Amino acid sequence: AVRPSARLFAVLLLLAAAFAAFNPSVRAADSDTPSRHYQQYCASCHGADRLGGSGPALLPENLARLRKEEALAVIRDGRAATQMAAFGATLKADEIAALGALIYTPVVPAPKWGEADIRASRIQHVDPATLAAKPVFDADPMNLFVVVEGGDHHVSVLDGDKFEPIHRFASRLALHGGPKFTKDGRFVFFGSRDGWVTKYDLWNLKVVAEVRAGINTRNVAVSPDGRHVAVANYLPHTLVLLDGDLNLLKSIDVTDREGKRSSRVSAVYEATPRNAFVAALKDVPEVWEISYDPAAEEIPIGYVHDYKLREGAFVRGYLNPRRTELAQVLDDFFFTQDYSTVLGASREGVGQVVNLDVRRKIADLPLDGMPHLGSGITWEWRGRRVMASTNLKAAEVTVIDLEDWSVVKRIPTRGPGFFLRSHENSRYAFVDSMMSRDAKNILQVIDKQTLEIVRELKATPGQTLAHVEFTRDGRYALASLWEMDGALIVYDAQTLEEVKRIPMKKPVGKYNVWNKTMREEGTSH
Ligand code: DHE
Repeated sequence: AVRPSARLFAVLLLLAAAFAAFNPSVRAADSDTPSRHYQQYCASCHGADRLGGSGPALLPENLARLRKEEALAVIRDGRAATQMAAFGATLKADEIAALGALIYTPVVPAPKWGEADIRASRIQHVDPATLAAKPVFDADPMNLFVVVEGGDHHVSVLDGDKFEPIHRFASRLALHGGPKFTKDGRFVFFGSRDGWVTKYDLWNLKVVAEVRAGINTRNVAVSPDGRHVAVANYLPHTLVLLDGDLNLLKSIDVTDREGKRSSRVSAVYEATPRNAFVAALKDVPEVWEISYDPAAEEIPIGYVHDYKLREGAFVRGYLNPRRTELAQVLDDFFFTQDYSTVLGASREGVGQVVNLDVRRKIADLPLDGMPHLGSGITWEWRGRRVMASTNLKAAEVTVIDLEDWSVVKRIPTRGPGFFLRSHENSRYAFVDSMMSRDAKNILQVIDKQTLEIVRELKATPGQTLAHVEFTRDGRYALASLWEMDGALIVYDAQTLEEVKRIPMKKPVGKYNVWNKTMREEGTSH
């Protein structure tokens, strides 16, 4: 005898088959095996629309940093220390290859992430009224380090005097760019490559709120009072402005003046003396300045971003971009300490100096390769202020005179490097060669006065040693042993001897509250 539940199941199966037979859309999906596999195995974590969920977004833009072979290996073998399962036993090699091809294929039409999506994504994790108004720990709150551990997507909070972690929490996937602090050092904002912005209370050691501001994001910037947050997006082409509680204020569609060409946003930074955010566009040669001062002066119509505004002579200055049009795109850039001037470079190495007051290029920069101006630092050298940066393609640190924009010296290094770091109390600057093939494990120490390499600090060959940040007093320099079973290595910044190792999971960047909030000239801003 057949049990009633089995009978019901058989009827449902027949109905489903009949529905599929008469419904062309279902038939089409059935013949599309990769899409079916995607929905069956991937969608629950990566989203039915590939925009991400508990797993990252699987769109070509978001996967740009992952080689296809690596992606196939991840589908086959899974990813250690994450929830990514292995499908090697479930899917055949050609099915995995087809799935790989699918996720590197653009979604057409391009996915949208509009104001309603941003608003709907916001999560309030704790009621701000329940948060204590002073630190819940004994360590110096201005000498904490926030350490981004990329290995298992966590953030550690480190006591910068004792070099001991005081807290560790799960972050969004693939945080990128420096976290940004409020001036009092209480709140820090993180941006993830998938567009999530997280507001964290360092005094209470709690995530306060989160919002998804884009699908593929570059970085975030925060006003010192924490009331305004800006988010630079590649996908969609938007610059998103939030209030300090991560409520949406405005999402600006980024285009040229005529509204004909839209653009990704390379990066956005906060310029305190100007009460403004400054953003550079990747596909249109323009720099935008967006005041977050509600009393900002009005903007003459010629500068405003909105080409539809033909009538009237001025628009409100607050939260409306003011353009500086250039001949060349700026991809990566650096500000002088007073934020009047931007030193920028395109990915092709074309360098230019742009003055934000006169709103035009004022000089060329004699750079080649792929300068990484975002990691630039400044110091005084023979009575002049110089700026130095690494180069992602050339094995050198380039030192530039900030008065006449000439190259003072090209310091040869072991290989192309990513990060350069110092402190005003230290005579040394530390540079990595992490873009090289065989010198990733070597940090080189530059004497800021002689402009010579004076020491090399080495990890085991094959490992990566990079990204230094000093303690608030400049006495110690902390470097990342950028491995899954990695560590922060603490060096005495005078003797250059190792004093401690703190185990961490692939520590990417570390950020000292004092150095960041004081805009220490030896570190990134
Ligand atoms: Fe970054 C900062 C751009 C690849 C780790 N990176 C930045 C900033 C920019 C930038 C514009 C400054 C934003 C800020 O701090 O608010 N990065 C780019 C690229 O264009 C590039 C070359 C290609 C890309 O895929 O985006 C790139 N970056 C990388 C990496 O591959 C790194 C090494 C590893 C990773 O996790 O992505 C990496 N970038 C970082 C880090 C910072 C950063 C750790 C913050 C540095 C700091 O000390 O402030």
